Amino acid sequence: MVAEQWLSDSRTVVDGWIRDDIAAMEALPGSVEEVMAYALTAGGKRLRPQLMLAAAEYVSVDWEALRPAVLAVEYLHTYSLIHDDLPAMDDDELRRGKPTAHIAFGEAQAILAGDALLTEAFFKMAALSPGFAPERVIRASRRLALAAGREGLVRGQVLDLAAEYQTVDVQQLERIHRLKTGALFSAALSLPAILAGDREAEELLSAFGEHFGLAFQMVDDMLNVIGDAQTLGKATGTDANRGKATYPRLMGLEAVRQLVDEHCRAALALVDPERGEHLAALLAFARDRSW
Ligand code: GRG
Repeated sequence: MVAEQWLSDSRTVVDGWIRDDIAAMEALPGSVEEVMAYALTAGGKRLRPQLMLAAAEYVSVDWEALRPAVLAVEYLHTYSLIHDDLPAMDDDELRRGKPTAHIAFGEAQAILAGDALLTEAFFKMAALSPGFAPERVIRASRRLALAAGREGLVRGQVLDLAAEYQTVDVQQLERIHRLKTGALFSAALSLPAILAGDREAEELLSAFGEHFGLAFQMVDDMLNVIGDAQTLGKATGTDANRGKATYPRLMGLEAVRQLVDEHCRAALALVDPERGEHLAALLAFARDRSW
């Protein structure tokens, strides 16, 4: 119950920060800000921001001081989803049950909104100074840039697109998801520790994020299979990621469930149970979620 309250409170805080930021943007009809606002408020779970707030508690950083970094990570995440949905990428018409940005506003507007969100993310990171020492802000910005760029999300997306309709083994799939999913979770979790100047916590939170990201992705793949099977009225089905390798396809659902548990155990073993109470709550949420 306490954990549930924390999950609800932290989400409310993040939603409020995003709402305030959108209000300051003047999202007029027809503007790129309108598209940014649409994507930012389309029902995201806010998991990365919540993990950052839990990590902030772990290293005793004030939530409010972390606000620009939290917004930066959620903006970057939102950009990646808008661009991932484009016809040239995954070509999806629905996200979170709503029309994707390019369906609702057109392709050019969606591309530009993604570009603006990515740029805004690093503008926000710069706003962490003077609250934190400039050298820590620079390290944190570099960490986020590495996770986002050619050695992170972008590389993951390149490999993911290249793997479509190809034979992929579990090792290759894990590499894709370490980059596409794990890199941003890991960076998000390490930012509070970098800003606190706590190298030990930075390492363990970063590793926690990698395990979290992989477990999260596996659950996502399983939910796709189960959702698809329900939609089709079958006990098992092909999953929604047509043309793509997924964990259930390569290993079967039971083996994936076991792997999720292993990653969760490995993540929990890294953190001090008292300080990491809310990290554990988020891990349990990600493992047991149904959406
Ligand atoms: C376009 C450079 C570029 C990268 C795109 C992140 C990504 C790479 C693609 C998104 C598609 C996808 C399935 C990524 C794997 C990570 C993942 C499951 C993202 C969805 O994260 P959630 O569930 O999103 O936290 P919400 O909707 O809750 O915000």
